[in-house]
Amino acid sequence: MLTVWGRKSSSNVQALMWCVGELGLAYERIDAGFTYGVNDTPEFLAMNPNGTVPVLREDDGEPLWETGAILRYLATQYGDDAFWPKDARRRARIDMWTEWAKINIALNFTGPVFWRVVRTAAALRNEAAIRAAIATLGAKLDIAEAQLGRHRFLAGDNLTLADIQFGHVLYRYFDIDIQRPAHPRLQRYYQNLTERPAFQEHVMVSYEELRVL
Ligand SMILES: N[C@@H](CCC(=O)N[C@@H](CS)C(=O)NCC(=O)O)C(=O)O
Repeated sequence: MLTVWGRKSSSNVQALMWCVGELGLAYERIDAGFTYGVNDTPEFLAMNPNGTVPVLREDDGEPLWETGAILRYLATQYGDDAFWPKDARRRARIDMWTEWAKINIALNFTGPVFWRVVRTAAALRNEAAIRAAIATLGAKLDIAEAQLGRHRFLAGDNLTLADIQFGHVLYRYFDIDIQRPAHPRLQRYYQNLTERPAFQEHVMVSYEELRVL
């Protein structure tokens, strides 16, 4: 049994929970972070000295933090060979896109775009910085657009860990009030993700509690 600490509105928790859902694993989730607190308690800091969510603990195992590491653990322990291949070379190709998505998409979206649009008061919003950040992100999404012309999913023709690191960002990307460059294949890929029950449950989650007016 997995225990996950982290609020539903955290993008990293969403990636983790989507993966848990796709793998069909039993879990308990404890709200933590932001207004829910918990992550500043001595007990939590003993599990994760960074005070960040998510944290995962399995039965009596040691706690794990860093979303990318947790995702790789779950994929290795529970994923099938299509989701996370045992063969090192095939796995590395998927890991390449997984890492790429975290660094180029999640990190270029969450702080530079999402925080500036949703977590910044309207009066303080820097429209020029937002436009520049969308352009930087858009150039990376061009790479995904090309890749999605070759494959149904980011790293091939089935869902892999790369899609978890990539796709969890797209709900917010397509939902927030911004001008987006045209990426028709990306749009179609995202529409397909929205039909997945685990994506609906864990990623298509309201972010209104984060909004600064
Ligand atoms: N590198 C860490 C970053 C974790 C992180 O920054 N989590 C955010 C939520 S997405 C957090 O804990 N924020 C503080 C809070 O929610 O109180 C990871 O990938 O897990």
